[in-house]
Amino acid sequence: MRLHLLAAASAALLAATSAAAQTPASPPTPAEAKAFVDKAEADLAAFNEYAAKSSWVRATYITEDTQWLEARAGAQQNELATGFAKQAARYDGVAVDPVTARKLKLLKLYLVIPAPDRPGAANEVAQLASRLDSTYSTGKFSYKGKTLNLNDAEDILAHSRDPAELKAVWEGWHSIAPPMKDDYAKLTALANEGARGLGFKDTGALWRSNYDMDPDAFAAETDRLWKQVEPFYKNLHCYVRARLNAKYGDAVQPRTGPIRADLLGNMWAQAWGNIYDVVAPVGITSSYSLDDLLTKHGYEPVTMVKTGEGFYSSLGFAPLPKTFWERSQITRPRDREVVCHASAWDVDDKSDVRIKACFKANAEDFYTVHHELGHNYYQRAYSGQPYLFKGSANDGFHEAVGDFAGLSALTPTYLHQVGLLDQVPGDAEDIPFLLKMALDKIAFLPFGLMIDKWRWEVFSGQVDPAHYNEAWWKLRRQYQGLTPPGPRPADAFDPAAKYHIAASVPYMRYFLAYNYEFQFQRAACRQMGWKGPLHRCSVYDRKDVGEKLNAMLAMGQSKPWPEALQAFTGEKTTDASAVTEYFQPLNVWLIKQNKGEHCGW
Ligand code: X8Z
Ligand code: ZN
Repeated sequence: MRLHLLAAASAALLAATSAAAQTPASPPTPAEAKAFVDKAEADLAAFNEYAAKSSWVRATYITEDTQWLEARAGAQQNELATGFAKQAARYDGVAVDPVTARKLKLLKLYLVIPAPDRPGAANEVAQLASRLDSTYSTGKFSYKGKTLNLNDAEDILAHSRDPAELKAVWEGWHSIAPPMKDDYAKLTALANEGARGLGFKDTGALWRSNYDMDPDAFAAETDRLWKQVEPFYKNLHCYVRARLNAKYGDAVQPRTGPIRADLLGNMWAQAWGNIYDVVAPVGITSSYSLDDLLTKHGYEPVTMVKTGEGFYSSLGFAPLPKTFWERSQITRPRDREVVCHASAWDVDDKSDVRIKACFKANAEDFYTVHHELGHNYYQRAYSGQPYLFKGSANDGFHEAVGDFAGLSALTPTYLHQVGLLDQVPGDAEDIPFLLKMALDKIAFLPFGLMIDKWRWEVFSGQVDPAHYNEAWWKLRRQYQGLTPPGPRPADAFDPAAKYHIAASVPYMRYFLAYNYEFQFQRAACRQMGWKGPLHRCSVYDRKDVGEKLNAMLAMGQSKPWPEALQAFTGEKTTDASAVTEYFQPLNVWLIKQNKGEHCGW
């Protein structure tokens, strides 16, 4: 951690020294540094509301005009923030107080895609970014004479068990991506130029600098965490592959080698819970399906959001404001193009929290409701912090809060408490339950890791645009053990068929979150004095847990993340042992099922 700070500081100091040689001036004082930070903070805060409202309007009503408006606001915001980031370097080496020091550091890391500091560049960056997100979000293709959007395609991937149909729909959705390749390559080059202007090696290095440690040490941390869970993933992969082979036969899914990516129930094969019916344990039945319970009880998307709010209220969080219900987009509007990918917003950085999604009443979205609301409750908890500290301890924390709530909200005990499930099943159903959870949580881990491994390679120049797709599948195969359903066309740009690539949202946050959420679960359940298995523990109605969670959330990003983690869990490092502990009985069971299989790929 220190190494990085010193390196950045000395590079900036050299720049300051040579500038001083031209115009002799006394070094800035700590008071000047503080005054600068106060002004930067006030200006950025004021601008953010304008930029957020422009983005909200574009995301909930995609037209040429709203893209124009968003790009204009985005460009101004990028210019403003780049200017402050550059000026912040003037205060390197000044003996400022710790709060000012942290804010100076955060100013340099403020932008995800920094624009180069030259006329027109910020405009170009903002236009490319807005267009890429819009192209993805309005993506459509034809299948059997019908025009399908992503929601339609996802439904087919989740429910169809016809391999020819799965392949066609998978390929259809991926056909929306090639037109994004030029824009993506241009945006990458501009972002790198901007990042270098701020003293980073490339944009990947800027992204990896957000974790209160040296960027290379952070990369090593992600590998360390993966090594902790990789054997378990391989066991799950092996079991699922055998069951797919049994269902579809050797011609569709061979018994050895990688798994065909379109057979796993999800467009990106990032969560496999939708094919539970295909891989369900033989001879142990699960007495309920959450999809069916939601239908049976007449749940609508808004009912699910109300239920989600109820969960957080039970922990002691204040109910959502009236404006949340008036301004959120909970379902896909019928008559206009929108960004359906779910997100949570705090439009005024005070109380105007909202979600934007295209929810349907199903188990997957029931979970996502809890995920999104976690963001909103985090935003509210840190709303008392100064603007630059209004953020999560690191971006993985923001993703982990709602996921932690989701772990409880999916327990049969909780589903019974809210009246969805009549009878709580006994231990006999632990394996089906854990398998369902692992299909989503364990299957996700290598995906969560490889997305930014790919982007880090792209940003560093190790992979050029001619090799984007090849590098993508190399990582998909290496980490996830997947293969596309057929040869890919020469112009394929499969990475951009995933929202976060098209929209430039960093992804390592989810890999981290899928570790943190289990650390949160383990700590909270211990705090409650829970003696049973971790996966049966629900924190519903536990105000004591809520209070402790809130204390961490309220810190925002005022302190290095290990301090926030410690406040809630007592631990200071990211640790995947909570993941393996939660799933331990399933791992033992998988090893038994896999006897005689040639696992790996
Ligand atoms: O993007 C999301 C959330 C919004 S932050 C819905 N997630 C990742 C994804 O969908 O790829 C949650 C899980 C991973
Ligand atoms: Zn999220």
